[in-house]
Amino acid sequence: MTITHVAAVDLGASSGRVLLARHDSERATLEIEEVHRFPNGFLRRDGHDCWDTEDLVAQIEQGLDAIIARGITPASLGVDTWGVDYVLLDQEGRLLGQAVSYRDHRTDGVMDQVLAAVGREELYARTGIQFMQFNTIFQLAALKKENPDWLPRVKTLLLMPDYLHYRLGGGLSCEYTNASTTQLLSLKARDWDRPLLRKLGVPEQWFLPLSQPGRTVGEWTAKSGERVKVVLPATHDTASAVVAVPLEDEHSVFISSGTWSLMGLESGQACNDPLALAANVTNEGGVDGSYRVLKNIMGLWLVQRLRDAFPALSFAELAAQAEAAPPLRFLINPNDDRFLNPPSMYEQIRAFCLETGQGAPEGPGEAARCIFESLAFLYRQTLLELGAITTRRFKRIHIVGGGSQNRFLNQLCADFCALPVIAGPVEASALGNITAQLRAHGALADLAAIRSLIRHGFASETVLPHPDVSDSVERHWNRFQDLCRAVPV
Ligand code: ADP
Ligand code: LRH
Repeated sequence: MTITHVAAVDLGASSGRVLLARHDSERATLEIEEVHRFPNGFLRRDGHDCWDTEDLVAQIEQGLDAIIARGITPASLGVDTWGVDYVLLDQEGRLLGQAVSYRDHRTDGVMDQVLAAVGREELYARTGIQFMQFNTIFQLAALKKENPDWLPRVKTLLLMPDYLHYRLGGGLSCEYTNASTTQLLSLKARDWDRPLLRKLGVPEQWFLPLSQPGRTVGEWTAKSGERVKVVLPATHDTASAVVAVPLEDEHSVFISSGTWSLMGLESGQACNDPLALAANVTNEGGVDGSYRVLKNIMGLWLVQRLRDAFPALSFAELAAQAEAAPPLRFLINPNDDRFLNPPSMYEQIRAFCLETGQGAPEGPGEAARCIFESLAFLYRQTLLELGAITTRRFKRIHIVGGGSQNRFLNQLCADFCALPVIAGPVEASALGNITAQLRAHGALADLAAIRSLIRHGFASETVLPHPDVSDSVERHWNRFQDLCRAVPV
């Protein structure tokens, strides 16, 4: 019997979790257990929305120490987090400034200034990354404006998971899949685009050589003295999630559903032609030379923030109230920047509906229904765009992540896209993280072995489109598209 234990730390923008995995290579089974879960969010510091890095490190170590306290020393651990965010280290390896969140308003308006200097077409041709105002490239431009005096003091830029690995005792490293979200990599060379860095006036020496998943970058020491190797997973949570989607073939689309809905496909080829640019499709770096051709859709962030107005309601209760509300009365464009970080999500949704002549949703059920139906329409729109760009024909949609527990949204997605939805696994990012480590230990051979293990070992639920809703969906589809035309999605 060959048993391998590994620990995965998966940090999303809304929560973090530490999982313990037990792989039995003889029985070809993988069991996972959530050992510690903690909320994540930002704090206001020096006038910015920032991540609480000290708390994140403390929570991670609490989870890892709990594993050790059970008498299990995992063969390795690895951290994945949301993309684009970074910290700066000074010459002594100390944090310079804060880990400012990508939702902070410091990047408002900055993208246009950068594009005036670099050119939209050129930047897209070089990087293949979609334009989102919070990409690292724009965060760095905002930083240069606000803190020009820091520039000579910076030694290294570390992306969030690389920083957490460093704090856990790993050395300095920069993992490729997450680096691709910065919009500073050459799409073709899969390395830092140094001419671009020079053009932007960002010092090249801040950026470490890229590492692929599977590399050992150091060792973490538990309170009780046990040592655990730090092994890189695909450190971008979406990259890890996609590793764990049991994709069958090129007719499968995924939605990694959490704070964001990342909807796309896996491809050996990047799509950065003018059609892809017009649709603002991204080409993030995946494992084994693949690309994640996808779009960021505002996702369940909208519901997370709606809950601020209705804190007594759980996500499941909000979904139930939405289901009971009248259908297709209120629609928004979820990707409108006004929803990125408003003071009140409920009021922002109501304002959008009022301004577009729809009246305003009243109460949690109507507002949540508005969110879910609008998301499902955006899934449909994205599906059409992905089909046009790749000429693929899609037969099914896999939904993974915490949001795959929302059966109402799964059904809306199936109905509005007129395709079967396969929901699960819920902990896709953690599973991708775990299996990348197991692969590094030789316990799993390749991506096909990983997906086969997940397909057979983790439950999924298939949701079929209702045949009788298509007429009403078609009637409101034009209305949704009109709403989105004002702000491209
Ligand atoms: P992230 O990793 O981005 O923090 P998760 O993958 O943990 O996000 O997903 C969080 C989302 O999952 C929540 O915003 C919520 O909408 C959804 N969710 C979690 N639990 C449930 C549930 N029981 N029913 C419906 N939705 C849920
Ligand atoms: C999802 C995610 C997404 C990024 C966003 C910042 O957690 O990593 O892929 O674009 O966060």
